[in-house]
Amino acid sequence: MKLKANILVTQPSLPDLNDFIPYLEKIWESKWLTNNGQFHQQLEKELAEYLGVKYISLFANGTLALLTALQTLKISGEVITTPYSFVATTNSLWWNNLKPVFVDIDPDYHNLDPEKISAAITPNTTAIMPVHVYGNPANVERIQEIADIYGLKVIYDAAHAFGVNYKGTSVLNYGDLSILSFHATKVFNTFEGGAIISHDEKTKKRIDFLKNFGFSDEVTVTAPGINSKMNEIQAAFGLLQLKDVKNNIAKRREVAEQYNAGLRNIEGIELFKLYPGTENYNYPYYPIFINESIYGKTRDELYNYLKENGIYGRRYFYPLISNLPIYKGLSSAQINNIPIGNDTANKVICLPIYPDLSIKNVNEIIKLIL
Ligand code: T4K
Repeated sequence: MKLKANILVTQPSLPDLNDFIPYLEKIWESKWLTNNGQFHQQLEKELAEYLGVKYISLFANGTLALLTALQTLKISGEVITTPYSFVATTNSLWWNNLKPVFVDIDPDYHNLDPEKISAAITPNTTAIMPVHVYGNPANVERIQEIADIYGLKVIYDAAHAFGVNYKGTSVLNYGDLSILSFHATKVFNTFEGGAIISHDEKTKKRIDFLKNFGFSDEVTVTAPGINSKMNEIQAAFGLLQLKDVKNNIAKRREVAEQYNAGLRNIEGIELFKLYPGTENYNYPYYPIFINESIYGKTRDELYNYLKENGIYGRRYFYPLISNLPIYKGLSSAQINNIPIGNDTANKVICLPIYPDLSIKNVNEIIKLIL
């Protein structure tokens, strides 16, 4: 059975084009295209309210938000991070001339294992950069305890964690800073986009200087900043997207629940588990983990079989960042230092999930996997 149309791992949700025209008209009228325009200011305000955070600074994309977050806190030396992520996490360290130190993940929730952090700390360690992978909160309490003991900063790569809460508050309220991605493939998108969440006005100001070349006023440059500003078209689109985001997450949830029901009892397929204490989960990905000796097919056999049938899942996050030629020479990248990360990366397939994916299609995907 080949499905009629190819189904990709994701598809952005777009509002009605007619609803976007009035925003564009306003931009054309004002001739204000970027640099903290009216829509930019409004989106910062509305997002802070929606997410339940104090300060948010918008960015052109999530990677520039990561780079700038590291500059904001003047991180130096070595940074402890997870290899089980999108490559932008580690690349942001490299671009800041920082040495990534990989620590393994936990087998149940796929995030940095806090119990393995202390052993990786050296006198050069200044920060920890965990990821809330697939929107699942990292062990924020334990990570903060360790950071406090050793005097380290914590910057969360929360690219997947839009709107996710942990024990009654936004997961973005943990750590010193968190970054978000609003890329086309994300739960909330502004075509490309991102943000840094900060907790005090002073830090928000520094972030805003840094993303605008370091300017604090017309003639004062306070730091060697960069240009990572979000423009007015992106911000206007974000305002429109925000109106639909709850509805879109509810539709993602229906897709995930359908997969859960259909795949629950298949031997050799492990389903994604939410970290205890997670609230308002956002269903950004639908990872499954294949145990080939029990399932009877390897992960790649299933991945290719789905592809032959028009289902384009993705192996997020394979290859593991620490196995990429650019990073594999680091001592922390050695496979025996990261057994769980390697095992997870070799087992994972993310199945298609997006708001407009029909339940009929989900059922057809399930049938192919059975
Ligand atoms: N940290 C983490 C943990 C991240 O996951 C990411 C990004 C970042 C940081 C960096 O944030 P940004 O700088 O990107 O804001 C995609 C995304 O490009 C990337 O944003 C995302 N993570 C990563 C997990 O996935 P690719 O290389 O898989 O993208 P691509 O072009 O293959 O697209 C995936 C699927 O999405 C395609 O099969 C089709 C669909 N698609 C894609 C685009 C761009 C569409 O339907 N429409 C589109 O416009 O990286």
